[in-house]
Amino acid sequence: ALRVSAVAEADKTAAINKSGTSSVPATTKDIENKLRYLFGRNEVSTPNDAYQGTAWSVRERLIDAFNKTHEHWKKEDPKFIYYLSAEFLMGRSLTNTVFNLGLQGDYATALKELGQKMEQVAEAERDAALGNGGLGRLAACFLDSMATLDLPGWGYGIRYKYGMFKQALKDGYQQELPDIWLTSGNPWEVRRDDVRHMVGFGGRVERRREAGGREVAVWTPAEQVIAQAYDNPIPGYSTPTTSNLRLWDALPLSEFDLAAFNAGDYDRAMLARERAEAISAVLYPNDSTPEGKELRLKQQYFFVCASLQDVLSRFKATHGSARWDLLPSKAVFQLNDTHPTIAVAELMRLLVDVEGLEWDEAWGITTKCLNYTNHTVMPEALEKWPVKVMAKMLPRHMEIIEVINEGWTQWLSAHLASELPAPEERAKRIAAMSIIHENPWNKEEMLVNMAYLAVVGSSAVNGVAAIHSNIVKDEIFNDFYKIFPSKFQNKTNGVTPRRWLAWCNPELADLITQQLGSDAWINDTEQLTALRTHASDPAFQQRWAAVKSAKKERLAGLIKRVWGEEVNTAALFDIQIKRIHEYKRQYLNVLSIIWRYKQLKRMSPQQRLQAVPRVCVIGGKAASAYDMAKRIIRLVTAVGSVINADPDTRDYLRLYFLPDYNVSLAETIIPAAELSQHISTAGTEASGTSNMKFALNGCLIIGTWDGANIEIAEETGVENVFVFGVRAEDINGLRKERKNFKTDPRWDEIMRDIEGGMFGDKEYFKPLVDSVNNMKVGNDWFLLANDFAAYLDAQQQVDECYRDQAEWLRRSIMYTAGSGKFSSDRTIRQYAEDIWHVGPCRPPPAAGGQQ
Ligand code: GL4
Repeated sequence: ALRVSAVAEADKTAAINKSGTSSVPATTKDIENKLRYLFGRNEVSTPNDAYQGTAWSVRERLIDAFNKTHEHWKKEDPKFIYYLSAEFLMGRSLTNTVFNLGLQGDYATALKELGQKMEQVAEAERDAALGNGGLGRLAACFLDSMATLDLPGWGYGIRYKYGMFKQALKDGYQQELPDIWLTSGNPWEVRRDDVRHMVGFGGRVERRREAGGREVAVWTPAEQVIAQAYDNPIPGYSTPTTSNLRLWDALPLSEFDLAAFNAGDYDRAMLARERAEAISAVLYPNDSTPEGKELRLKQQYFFVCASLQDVLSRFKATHGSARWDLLPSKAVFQLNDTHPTIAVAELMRLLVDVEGLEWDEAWGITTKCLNYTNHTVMPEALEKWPVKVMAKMLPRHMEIIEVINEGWTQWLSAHLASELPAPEERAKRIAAMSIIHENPWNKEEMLVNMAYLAVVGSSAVNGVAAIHSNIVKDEIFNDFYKIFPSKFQNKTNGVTPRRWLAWCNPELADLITQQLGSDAWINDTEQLTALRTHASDPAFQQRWAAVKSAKKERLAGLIKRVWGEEVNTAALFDIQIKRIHEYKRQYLNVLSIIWRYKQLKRMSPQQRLQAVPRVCVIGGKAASAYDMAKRIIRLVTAVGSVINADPDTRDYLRLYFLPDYNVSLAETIIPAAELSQHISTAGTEASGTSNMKFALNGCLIIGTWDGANIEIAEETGVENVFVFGVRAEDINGLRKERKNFKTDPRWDEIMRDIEGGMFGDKEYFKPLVDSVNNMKVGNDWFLLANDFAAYLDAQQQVDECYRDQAEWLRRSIMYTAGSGKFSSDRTIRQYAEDIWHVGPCRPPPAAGGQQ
């Protein structure tokens, strides 16, 4: 095995460093010392001890690489990418750091000497869950690829004290618990006491005349907080480059209000502190629907303001304050969805109000520096802030947005003059494209449309899969696309092959390496295509199957720990893990499981012997306020308890909900999966990225013609994918016709079962039944009924294929072989070439180091 062979190597030669001495004893000693002097513990006795000692030891190697990289970048002064994101879903760092730095030999052997196993030690680490789902994890994969490709680039975000909530089940219902992840310290961050910026909110704006007669806006905020930087080094793989994720923590200006304290009013003395700390306290747990809370806007401005000041102050330190025209050749910002869009107004404010540039020059620089990625088509997800809220919290920014919008609508009016000569027609179009517009549900209220601000303020706008980028052009921003066609691009998402294959599935990685004769595929995944020629080779198939079996055993162990039940590891492992959302249709999955159960029930014991046994696993969190999603979780657990307890069928079908789905759980589940479900209503899932992770690990896909499923099918061979369901272009028509749609009799039967209380809790499930049947209540917006029969047919094909293990294994190999395109290295290269115009800048190798 990759790890095992690395350990064996380490035992023999690799641990002898260039000075000729073995580095293992030194590493062992270092782990012990870290534990002794940082934690006051004399003995490495638990995996947690070993984790702490190891992590703090690895940290030093990481920081050496980080410092060298940044020294080099400072000297070279290359153009930098700044990835602005409210979310970075990093997961655990130990394994990734050790492997990316090539230190696995030393540390695995040292830990062995201390009586510990690297894998167990790694599991003592808590996930850094500073994100909700795909969007946040994409940002984390991008950082890995940027560093691996030696691209000078940083991530900028928020150091949430509480990340994504922990999910527990209580009687089958979701319970949310706080994610207290920083209590035992965080070895993967460095607090920068010298990097702090002030961020203001509220107050008023006045005009003053400067000596030269220029009028300037002076913003006096009512409230100020400190943004404190924490750096999180990001090691590239197989390169000395170690880049950075800089996260901001909000601190009060003073520890407490001294006057109130002296007057004995201790509660009031602490108020300002609490208000400040609240800004970086908690991640909003919504995926694909924004939280319209003032605190959310405060978070967005907080990290954008600190990040832009940070970049501009470094720029000034190098280039002075007279050459702002050079800024676009030194810095490019990527807005990860609309969350950091206030950057458009903030960069204008910093350039015009603080640096004294003329408006037009500042606007030219701003639009050259910014780019925007759209990640969702859900209309309700496009962020809009009430003008009133924005004007109160960010009065100067509201003025700036008004001026931007005036310029924009004036320009539009002239631009549209020949196309729309009739003034009413033209006014209508301009109103439809205005950054500030009426709230369609409340004519009294005016809104700032953050997506329109991002489109107008950016050089490039991109979607995240081919179909999604077309929807972006043809529907969401069609009016804008017609005016600026070249602004719109596609950048199909990708995932890092390090975390999502090489490190989470070392057995499969090893097999691939042996077959291809080298591990060069780890940073050149196109080489995986060479596996195609072995897809039908029985000997190779057997070794492939053995790896999958081992991973299934591991997942079975996890199910046993959570549910106390043994599962048949010869059964087909069928997985759906992702945020719970109506558009992702976990509900449809449950309906098909109910149908399978009913069919099994009707069979004779002899007939059942012919059935393909399945273990179905569903996992994912529901946003705390998303009522329907919580009901779906309860339906999964309720159906699971009936099915798993039925002696007639339990050898053939199981359903388990795995609580607290997160990055680490994904690293265990994905390698074990044989079938994964990506069954969103066509046109609703912008891309999906877990589909790529499953495919990379040789897992077959049942899915709709949606998001990146389409491109995966193209690469893998569409005949190898279980594709079903209506197409995106037909959705609008079908929605209109849904009330006349004749539902399948099997559908009607299942609905009667749920309503009749077959799974208990019938009152609680009624809104679920209504949402897909009662046209007055829910009207089946995501068209479950339309896709139901086709889905059951596709499931039938899955069974047939699984009976033919040689065919199943051939397809499994074809998925891995076809995954080359879905490395985030490819995605990042495309961003770098087409949008960022940034090239690699690699530091020299560390003396005596392995790279
Ligand atoms: C998402 C999309 O829902 C998902 O399809 C996509 O893969 C991901 C990354 O581009 O972005 N958008 C939001 S919002 N959350 C996501 O996960």
